[in-house]
Amino acid sequence: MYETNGSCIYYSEDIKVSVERTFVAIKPDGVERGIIGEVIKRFESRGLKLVGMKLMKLSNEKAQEHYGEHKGKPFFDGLVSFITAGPIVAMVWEGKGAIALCRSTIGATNPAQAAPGTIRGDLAVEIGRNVVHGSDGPESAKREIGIFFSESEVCAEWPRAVDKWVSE
Ligand code: D4T
Repeated sequence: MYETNGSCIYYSEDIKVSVERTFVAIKPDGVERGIIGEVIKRFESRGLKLVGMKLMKLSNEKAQEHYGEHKGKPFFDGLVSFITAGPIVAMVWEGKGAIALCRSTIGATNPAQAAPGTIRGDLAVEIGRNVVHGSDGPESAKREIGIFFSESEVCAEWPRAVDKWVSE
């Protein structure tokens, strides 16, 4: 069950499990460059669980909705045409503290300032081609997952045997 604070709660073997979900997208530059697997590997290796994924071409309307907070900024039009220029990989990742974990795995918005070891710090050079998006908080995670996925498209209540070795 998805709670309003952005966390997901379910029961596994009678134990209450509380995890966060976040929206992550590989942008058209990442898809075109053939680094989808490399990007996904970073989140998988971190211990996060992939619970939703689709390759899709974003419509202009959806792009405007997704980046609505940036409407009116000088880079908005370029951002919308970039994000709609080719397919993206839309994903939902789940785990304890998943929002912050994904953001730190992704790195700073401007790849020139992103730390080595992060996706942007290792795989990108500039802000308008920064390979990946990740929700910046519980509200945006909930909003963005809702833009890209229907409830039935996200795997719910799916405990993995390995989860107890990833989180306490
Ligand atoms: P996203 O949303 O893509 O994960 O990026 P961030 O959360 O790290 O950064 P953001 O929302 O501030 O920016 C959204 C998106 O706009 C592009 N951008 C941003 C740009 O092209 N020029 C700019 O000056 C800024 C600030 C990059 C990411």
